Amino acid sequence: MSVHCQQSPVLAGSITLAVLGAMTLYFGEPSGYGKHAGSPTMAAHLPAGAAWFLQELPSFVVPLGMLVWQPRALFGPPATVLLGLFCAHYFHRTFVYSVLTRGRPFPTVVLFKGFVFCMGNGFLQGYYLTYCAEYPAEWYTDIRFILGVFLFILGMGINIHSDYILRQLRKPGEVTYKIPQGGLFTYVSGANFLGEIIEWMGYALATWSLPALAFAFFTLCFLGLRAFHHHRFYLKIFEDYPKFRKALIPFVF
Ligand code: NDX
Repeated sequence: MSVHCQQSPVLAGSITLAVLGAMTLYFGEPSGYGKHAGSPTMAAHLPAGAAWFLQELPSFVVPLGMLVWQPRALFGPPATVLLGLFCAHYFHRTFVYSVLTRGRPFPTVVLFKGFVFCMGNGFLQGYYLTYCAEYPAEWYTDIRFILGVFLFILGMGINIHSDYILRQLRKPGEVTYKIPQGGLFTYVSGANFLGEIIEWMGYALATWSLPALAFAFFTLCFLGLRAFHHHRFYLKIFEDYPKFRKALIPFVF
């Protein structure tokens, strides 16, 4: 059975993502997990690894299912390669990050919301690239594709390296907070978030699509605010926190 592109769900999904990003900034509240979770006794929690696995799984499975269900020529059309990059990110987040994490138990309410979010976003990005996107054969040599993929890989590298630095701050079973040192943490409190933001901006450039732009905007709002809250947390907790360090953008903010 062939499915034809419907523009209205693509538009509605992209607008919803952008509105959620704007709402996140407008309300300005930290999302209630990790440093900003309430007391663990107040609500149901799952171990961090299980929670991240369950929450992120739809972002991997849904677009992958679309690729398999309606395969384009593998490594042929740029849309397949671009959706492959999306799946690669979420393969890592679902099957690698979740196994390695040393995070605190995760509230099930936040997990449920995250699961719904990942399902919706996975569907939106997958649907657009599988059924709607049309790229010319020369897209691989277009500056938007080349620069976008470069930023995507750079951002993913920064994100993975920074999450590694955070993980090394704890022994297995520990849940205390320490001052992160090294890598981009020398300059910003949210180094892992900066990497992820660069990654999705690169993806938006490489795909040149509204859904990817909306997701990059959401990520900027959500993780930008989270970086700000983390920075404030560090300044409050650690008297010796490096004064030179900014929240998200080196030397600026
Ligand atoms: N998950 C993206 N909003 C989110 C789940 C929650 O992947 O309804 C967005 C994602 C979702 C959210 C998701 C979307 C919006 C939702 C929200 C719930 C409510 C909200 C749905 C889907 C909502 C409205 C109303 C607008 C609709 O103990 P711990 O956990 O703090 O330990 C941490 C540790 N660590 C330290 N250890 C020692 N010393 C220190 N100083 C430490 N500092 C941190 O390191 C963790 O184990 C680990 C990383 O912690 P942290 O806080 O730096 O990162 P975290 O936020 O946990 O993200 C982990 C990775 C990271 O690479 C980040 O870039 C990526 O996931 N991420 C996270 C969130 C969203 C996202 C990417 C994206 O938008 N692209």
